Amino acid sequence: MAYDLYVITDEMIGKGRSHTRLAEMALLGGADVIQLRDKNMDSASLFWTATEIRALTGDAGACFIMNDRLDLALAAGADGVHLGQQDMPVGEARRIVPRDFIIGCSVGSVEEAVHAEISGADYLALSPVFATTSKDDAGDGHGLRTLGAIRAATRLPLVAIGGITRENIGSVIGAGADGAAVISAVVGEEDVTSAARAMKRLIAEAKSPG
Ligand code: TZP
Ligand code: MG
Repeated sequence: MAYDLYVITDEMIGKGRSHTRLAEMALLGGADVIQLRDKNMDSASLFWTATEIRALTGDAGACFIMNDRLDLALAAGADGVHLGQQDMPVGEARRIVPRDFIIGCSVGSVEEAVHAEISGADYLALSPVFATTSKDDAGDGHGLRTLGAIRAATRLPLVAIGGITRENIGSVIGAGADGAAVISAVVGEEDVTSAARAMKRLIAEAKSPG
């Protein structure tokens, strides 16, 4: 399972394009994972949007992760759910999902990372690695030192979220992240497909320098 380029859809940042359209464009650029994230949409709309993105990601051979909503993730046939520290506890989610269902967890410290791993998370997201304006309550960036410390403390796949750009993505991979989760650097661009392709190339270069 590749987490290299993990694109989070956001209609507030997406220049008038729908979640589904953003996902479609990001997949054409090589996104490995699409996360549907919307804090305002009603549950019915979110469900139908999830079914559309499920179909698109399936066709592309990519992974589909639903943010926050385990119920909708299961109902729409998503590959997994992404849970934050304020969402349903990872261990409780683990008890009620199929064996191969992916649970991702946002963490901000080595302690939270180790706890998430013990609880049954499948991947971790250091959130936020850098400061960002894309999430209201993101807080200060935890930085590359914390990223490296979490890399050393757990064996789970580790992605970084928050403030990742073409300029700093190499440093994020260099510090030990398996992948980069982005909103604005891809869905906030006029040409989402080209932006995704560029990020994907930079990740590949950082993983095999020279
Ligand atoms: N979780 C932590 S930071 C963040 C989320 C969803 C927003 C990331 O957006 P951007 O534009 O890539 O900084
Ligand atoms: Mg959440």
